[in-house]
Amino acid sequence: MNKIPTLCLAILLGSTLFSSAFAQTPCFQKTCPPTELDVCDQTDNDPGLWHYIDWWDPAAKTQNLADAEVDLALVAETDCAEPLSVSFEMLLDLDGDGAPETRIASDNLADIPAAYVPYNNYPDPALLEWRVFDLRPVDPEANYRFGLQTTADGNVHTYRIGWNTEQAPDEWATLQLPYGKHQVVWTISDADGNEETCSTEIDIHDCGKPTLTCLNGLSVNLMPTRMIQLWDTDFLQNAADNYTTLNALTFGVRRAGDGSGFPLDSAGMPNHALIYDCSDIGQHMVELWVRDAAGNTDFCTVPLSVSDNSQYCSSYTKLLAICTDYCGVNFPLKPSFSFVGQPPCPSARHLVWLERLDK
Ligand SMILES: [Ca+2]
Ligand SMILES: [Ca+2]
Ligand SMILES: [Ca+2]
Repeated sequence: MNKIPTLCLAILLGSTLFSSAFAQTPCFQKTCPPTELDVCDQTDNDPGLWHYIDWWDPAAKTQNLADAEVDLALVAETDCAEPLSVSFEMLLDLDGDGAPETRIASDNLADIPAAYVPYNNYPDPALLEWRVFDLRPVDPEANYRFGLQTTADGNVHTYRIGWNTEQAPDEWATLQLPYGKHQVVWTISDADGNEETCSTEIDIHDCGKPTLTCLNGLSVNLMPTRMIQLWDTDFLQNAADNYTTLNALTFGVRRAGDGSGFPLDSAGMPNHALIYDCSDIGQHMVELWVRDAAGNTDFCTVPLSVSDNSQYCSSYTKLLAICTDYCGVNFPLKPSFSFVGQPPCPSARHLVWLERLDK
């Protein structure tokens, strides 16, 4: 039986222990980006970026995906004799379905043409389709392309995902990503095989309030029905948002002082209309509210004057709900009332207006 001499065994064990202890001490010290990066965006949506027929944001109803600057940088202080190896993998959810489908990483950067992203290449790279993200009116050499910017200040090295161009490869623009939840993983290693990673979950969302301008005031007259229904948009002069398009903004109204927050009806839906009747003749204040696709709100108030210039209120009684079994000629009218409208009634139970003959 062959035996390893005791001295050799001690040397072997010692060198193994020494090398593993050595390998566990990297010659660099990294500073990771935050593990959770919340980007609360209030900037206007850039029409030149992430804007093409392929894209669609169902919440904001636009092909112009809203975008915000994101600084994704890893910093490493190094005493290493050999250069550090640094790579990244960025996974983007560009269709907002909760799962990343777009992978941009150190190992595919060289394949990505300027102005394009490799959409739908994750998790199956074979499903790749190229999509335009840079539609700015510039020459092709000035289109943005994804890259890894590396800078050094003494022994402090900074690695940052950004955009540069073919015509100015040393000029870097801050990365702008569409709203959504994305992630980045950095991997950094030294020549001795020490490897460390940093992970960042990114959440980019709209924090910009919509802007809203109400009419200076509104004067209305009651209708022959002795009432008038007013819609939220009746009070609106204009509205806009940094992200949500005008036709995707939600409006609501309430009588001022009749609640707080965005006006909702009893079913929890936006309250779009107000009804004024004979009991409301006079001056009122109305709150008009707007809500963007991210839930940000604002409101303005409008003075409302309700009049009854045709004096419908003085010549009609209250609206009555009556059984129409006797509708028409057989309806037992009190002597002082007569029908307004055309009997016979269209349904078994019918709302009618009664005119007081004695007014
Ligand atoms: Ca955009
Ligand atoms: Ca997705
Ligand atoms: Ca907004």
